[in-house]
Amino acid sequence: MQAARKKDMPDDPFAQDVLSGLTAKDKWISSKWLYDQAGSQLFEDITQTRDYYPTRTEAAIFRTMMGDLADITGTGGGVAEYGSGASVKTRLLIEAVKPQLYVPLDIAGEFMEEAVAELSEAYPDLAIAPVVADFTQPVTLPDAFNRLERRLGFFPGSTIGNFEAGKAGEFLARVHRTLGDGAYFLVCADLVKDRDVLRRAYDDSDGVTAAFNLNLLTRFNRELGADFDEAAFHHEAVWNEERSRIEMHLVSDKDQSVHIAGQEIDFASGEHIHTENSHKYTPETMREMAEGAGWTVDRVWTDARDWFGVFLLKA
Ligand code: SAH
Ligand code: AVI
Repeated sequence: MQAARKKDMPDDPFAQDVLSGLTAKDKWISSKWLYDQAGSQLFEDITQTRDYYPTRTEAAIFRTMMGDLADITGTGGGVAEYGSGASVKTRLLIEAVKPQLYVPLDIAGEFMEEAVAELSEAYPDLAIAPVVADFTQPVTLPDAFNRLERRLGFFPGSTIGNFEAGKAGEFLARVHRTLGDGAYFLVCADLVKDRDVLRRAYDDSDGVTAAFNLNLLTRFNRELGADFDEAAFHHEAVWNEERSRIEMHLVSDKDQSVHIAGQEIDFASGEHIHTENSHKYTPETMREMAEGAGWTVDRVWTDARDWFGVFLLKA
């Protein structure tokens, strides 16, 4: 049975991932597939909503600490940013650390290209070498970056929270090997807080997060020839106390069957597709994970409410 399914699997990693997730007992999809062109833009729209506090809290911390960061790391080296997206907050880092080379890395190539065009216009002397890659896998950074004496990795947005359980530590260990001895890694993480604040941030009153989540079905229809009725599913955000994470789900509003990449998938009314985890850390759980991955924690900056943490790791 298992062998037959494997044989029927298409070659495209996106189709493979989606089919294996939707045929699992508990249906799930990796959150990395949320970021097609529309999804990347919807994420930017989320950051502008009143309820989604992480981006503006993080930016406020950046405004207080980027000078200190430059004093520690020095200027004129290379910056490699994981999951760079629109590279908006990156400007605060670029202006302080004044890199000679910036390497944005993202799975959403077209969206990153637009961000790179805007950055090139704003910083005409900055060399930019974008890398389209999936950072859940090993990635290779350009030689020009690896040759620089000062190498700084940057992982903003609390995207570290989106790794599956246990995978965030593995990622930190991989980045340690990729950036190499003497490098720094600035990792930003959303912190545990009041559950109503968290739930509102992931189910904003403008419905932008719901649109971001439901866009996954639109992407399946467009790219995998699926026939999802987006109006027959709804968005749900749940706080999982035991695992310290907000989960996003798409919930089927009725019994229904959907066709995707040559397979029929049945949904019972109320059945969930688990589409994202957003783990919330404490300074202690982040430190423990970073040290377990071979890093030393050099500095930690937070905001006055301790809602968000910026961790400077040293290899
Ligand atoms: N850094 C920006 C964007 C965060 S949104 C900010 O702080 O606002 C998360 C970003 O990570 C998106 O741009 C998305 O395309 C990218 N991303 C998500 N999963 C990824 C993966 N597995 N590999 C590479 N990029 C990924
Ligand atoms: C990119 N990432 C850190 C966001 C988060 O908060 O987990 C993605 C997101 N999901 C829903 N809203 C925002």
